Amino acid sequence: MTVNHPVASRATYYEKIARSGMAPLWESLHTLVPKTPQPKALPAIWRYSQVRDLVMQAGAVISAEEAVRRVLVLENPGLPGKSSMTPNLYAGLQLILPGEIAPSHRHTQSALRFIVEGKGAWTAVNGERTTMHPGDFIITPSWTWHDHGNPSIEDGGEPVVWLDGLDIPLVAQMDASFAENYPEATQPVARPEGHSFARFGHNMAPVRYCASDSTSPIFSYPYERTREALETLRRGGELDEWDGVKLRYVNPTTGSWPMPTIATFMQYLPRGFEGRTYRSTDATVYCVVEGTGCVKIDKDEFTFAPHDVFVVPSWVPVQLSASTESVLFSYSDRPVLDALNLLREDRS
Ligand code: GTQ
Repeated sequence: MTVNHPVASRATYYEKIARSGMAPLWESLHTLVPKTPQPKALPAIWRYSQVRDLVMQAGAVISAEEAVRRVLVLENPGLPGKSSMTPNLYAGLQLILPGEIAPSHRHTQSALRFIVEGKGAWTAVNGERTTMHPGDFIITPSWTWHDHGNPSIEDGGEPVVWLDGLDIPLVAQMDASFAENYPEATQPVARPEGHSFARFGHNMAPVRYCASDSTSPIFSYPYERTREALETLRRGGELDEWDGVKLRYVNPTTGSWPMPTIATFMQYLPRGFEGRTYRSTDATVYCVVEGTGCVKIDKDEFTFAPHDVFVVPSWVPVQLSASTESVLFSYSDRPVLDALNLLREDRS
């Protein structure tokens, strides 16, 4: 039997089912299950030359102690009000001035710090402090106490700015956020600096160590070492047509990503490099360490310079070119996509 439903009765029917907390799937199926990703996040760049003064001015507006974390959140223009850079990841620029402390706390969100400018500040994780230098990649694992500090001017302290990358939106989506403050401003120092790097940073591990943690036991990956690796590989002359020389950071005890939710990378592009177009379903945040160049993200084209931060949403074609020898740090939600069998790459 065929029944014809006039449009008016459809609308009436929709209103009726809405009152019972229901909706017609057939009206939204194509948007709920699109043929390809339809990211709301937009390609965007934060040029350090334009935001640096504003970051520094935050130092006069509020102390690190009062702010707890003195951070300017980089919000994707396509995700307004969400404090998100991508659907899963957050980005912010944190400033710590000489003599300041950002008090100790812990949360279920995983965090990375990528040092942008200044040196000598420290972050403490699990009773160990590590000193920051530009280009260092530092991890704060989920649910570990962490505080940040900076020596006084007399002790050589200088303003330090780093890029914070956290899985805040992902954890919020999962309704899995827990956080608490440490009773003191700083946690006690229990081990000398370099302890975890000595145990795990030399292709060795304590003899009876069993990897049981999804976060790397190395919490600082110094730029000096990363840069040296890229330089050696560059001299070897083998370049990927898409990536130049690109390495991923690893948890040395598992070979997997350094954090369960965030992948991190560092890549080298020689002067004059013009990369081929690439896309993938992990959304990536880049931070320029060295050099100048241009990134084409779909229809947008951005020139980049040191310390700039730009974002490439899921499945949007991206192409990197370098006018001078360039080094780019990046982080993405690849481990999540990977674990859920949702990672797709297109290097055609
Ligand atoms: O340093 O612990 O940018 O908890 C956002 C939330 C930094 C931090 C952020 C945080 C932190």
